Amino acid sequence: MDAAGRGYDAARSQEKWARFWQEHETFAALDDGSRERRYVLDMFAYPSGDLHMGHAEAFAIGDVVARYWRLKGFDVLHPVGWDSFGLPAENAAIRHGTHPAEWTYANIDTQAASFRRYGISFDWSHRLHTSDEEYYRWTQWLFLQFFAKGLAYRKDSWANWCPNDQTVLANEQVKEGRCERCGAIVTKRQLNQWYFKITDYAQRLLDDMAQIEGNWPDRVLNMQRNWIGRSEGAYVDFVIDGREEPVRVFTTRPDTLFGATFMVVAPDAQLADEIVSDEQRPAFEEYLEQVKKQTEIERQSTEHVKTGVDLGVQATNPVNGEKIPVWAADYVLSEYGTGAIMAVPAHDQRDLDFARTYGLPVVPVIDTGQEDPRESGVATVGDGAYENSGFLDGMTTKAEAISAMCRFLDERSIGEPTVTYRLRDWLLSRQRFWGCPIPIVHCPACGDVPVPEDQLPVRLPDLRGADLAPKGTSPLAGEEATAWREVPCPTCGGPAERDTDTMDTFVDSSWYFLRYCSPHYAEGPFDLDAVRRWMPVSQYVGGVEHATMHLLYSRFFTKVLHDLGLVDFDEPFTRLMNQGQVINQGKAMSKSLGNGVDLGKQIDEFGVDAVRTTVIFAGPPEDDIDWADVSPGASLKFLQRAWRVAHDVDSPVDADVASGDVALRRTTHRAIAEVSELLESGRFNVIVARAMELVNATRKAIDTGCGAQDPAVREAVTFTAQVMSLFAPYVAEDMWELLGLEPSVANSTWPTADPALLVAQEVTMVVQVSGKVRAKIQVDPHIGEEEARAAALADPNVQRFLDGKQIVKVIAKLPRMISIVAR
Ligand code: ANZ
Ligand code: ZN
Repeated sequence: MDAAGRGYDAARSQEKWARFWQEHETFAALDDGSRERRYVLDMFAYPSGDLHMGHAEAFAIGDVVARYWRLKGFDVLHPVGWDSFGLPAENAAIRHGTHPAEWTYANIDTQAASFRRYGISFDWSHRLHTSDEEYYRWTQWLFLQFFAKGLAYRKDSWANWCPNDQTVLANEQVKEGRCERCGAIVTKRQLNQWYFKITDYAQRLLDDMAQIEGNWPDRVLNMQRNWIGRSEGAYVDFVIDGREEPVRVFTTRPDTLFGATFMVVAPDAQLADEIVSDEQRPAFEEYLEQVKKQTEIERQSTEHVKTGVDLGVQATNPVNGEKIPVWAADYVLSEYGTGAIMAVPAHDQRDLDFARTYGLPVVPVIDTGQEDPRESGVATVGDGAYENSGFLDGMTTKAEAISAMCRFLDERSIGEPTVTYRLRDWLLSRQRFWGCPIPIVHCPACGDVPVPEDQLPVRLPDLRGADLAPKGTSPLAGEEATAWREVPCPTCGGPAERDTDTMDTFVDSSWYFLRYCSPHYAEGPFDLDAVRRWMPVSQYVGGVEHATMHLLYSRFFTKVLHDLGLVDFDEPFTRLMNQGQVINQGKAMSKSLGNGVDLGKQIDEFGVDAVRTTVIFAGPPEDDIDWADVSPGASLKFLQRAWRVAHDVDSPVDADVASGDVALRRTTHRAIAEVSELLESGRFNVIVARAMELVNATRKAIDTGCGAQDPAVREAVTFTAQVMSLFAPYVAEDMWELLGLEPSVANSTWPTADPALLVAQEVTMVVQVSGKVRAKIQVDPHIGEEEARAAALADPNVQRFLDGKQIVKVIAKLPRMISIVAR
């Protein structure tokens, strides 16, 4: 019981210490050079409603790291902010009839209060919001740097279109053919859009993975590798009848060129329209309409029945001079390679399926020993003896044949080895209101003119009361925004118009980690000195769902900034940890399933510390947590036990620890060594188990061992409070105070284990056989009877004297003696 006669009171503790931390700015980075710096970053919060269980997990994990490093003596930057532009805010504002800004900033207030209550050790002085003018001014400035370098450009193309949100989507935002946000089936539209030239950085994004390999989850690196999709192969030029310029195809198998029996062009590629014969044009156009209705996913699916139409023209196979037909078919995509392929049905399954449907010839050129594909319907892909292949005949490996063919193509200038990537340029313009305006003015005389730096930011007009509902064009292109839109051209002064698109929010979140270092800096996007002090981020914590978007975009941005001379490193995040998800009863929480768990209610019922302890204890950080399998009630009981142990400590603050009970001290120091190691290797769930064990050992020492006055008890509880401060920060402060120590425990120093207390202690155990000493064995002082007996029986000398005899009785006086009576 405390002075007021109460036991542990979670609500009172939360109120008290949250206020204390705020008043004392306990978690503010010092940034004075007195300590080595570490930067702990949690993925950006999006302000849609209050914090939920997913936040509870992710931020609790990041906080273990931040708090541990602080105790280890590092100067820690652990900032907080909001990714506050974006579609969900806008859609919600439309539903609730408010302005996106009002809705957004109200949610930020709610979340900020919840973060404070949840006790995350943020440095609030570095807070930022991407929708603030002081932030998006620099997003625009960065866009203009990209623009000046040719890395931001406009083009007409088929773009993913969400008919529900009435806006374009990046490839990454299309999941299984549907809009990632609203689930609507995504269609294609020919539009003029802004792109970032991320494809220029495809190889760098792959190569620089060497810098982070081992410190990022392999899964994320593999997802990025697949997304970038590097493919080595060759271009081959085919001459088409009646067309001067040859058509290039991309192939990964130039060695199969002699088996190319037809060509296929993507129906939606410009080329198809250019080469189709007059007779075939009506059929082609009808077919094209049909293809446009399919999603890219459907087109690429292996189950999809491939369709196509003969374009009525012939091409010449450049290696054997044979005439082959040219078709348009849906399985060839306009956006990959060159949008045209040579079809080798004997050795490519897609081509074989198509050839069989349309009765096109199949010519095997490699004998792999498998069944003939014309009989089996299965394309053969392995190595084998080349046949029907001119100068390749007799070769037996792909590698050899590919390089021979590449040499042949090169010599005749009808092709060349090349590398292609699946990665597409990043489509960044959105036809929506609540985003960062693109700082370009379109002038009929001068073209696309950047807004001069001293006129930034291009402010988002208020448009209060205007209809923001999706209409296919940006609200900024509507009548309400005319006054905002019509401006004189910055170059010639003539009448011109602002660009009316806004930027994808992934642009905002591709550089926020840099801005955090100096969130209010007014001379540039960030203070380079501050960035030098803190970046790159030491530990980033966030969900694996960001593997191919946010994390790839942020790496791209960092590389561009590096090349612009704005930063001097090229990977932004040294270490990455993915947390799992919080699910319930085996399923993701959802309204329709009614299995949602409300964070606020959990906190009201069990307290912040119990929720955080439960989250950390549930399993390794990267695993999912099923809320049906965990027990915040049991966590609360543990916190109460820990609190009572601290309450019972009955030695003065300056008690001489060295004189304390050795057994308990050993337990404490073993825990110090072990917990430190577990923290370094990210096994946070086990540190909770160790804290529980230490509390139990201390309780036992108080009740039946050395007693509450022994200084070893104080030592044990002091370390327990420090460990617990990583996942149960409120009760840890209470315990610290109960120990009579100056708050905050966050300002204390992580102990180092005393090596003398770590060496396993041993004593000599005498083994007697029928009353005579036959062996002396070194054993642990806490050895049990089973182990002692086993050790004795394992001794060769003891075995000799027992040979052929029957053990009648064993008498143990442990750890000093064990006596075996045998006949
Ligand atoms: C002839 C060939 C023969 C092919 C063979 C494969 C096996 P990856 O590995 O994914 O890069 N291809 C090229 N461009 C295409 C496009 N726009 N749409 C659909 N398919 C396309 O795939 C490269 C291979 O996919 C290329 O190599 C080409 O088919 C096809 F035994 O060329 B191959
Ligand atoms: Zn002009």
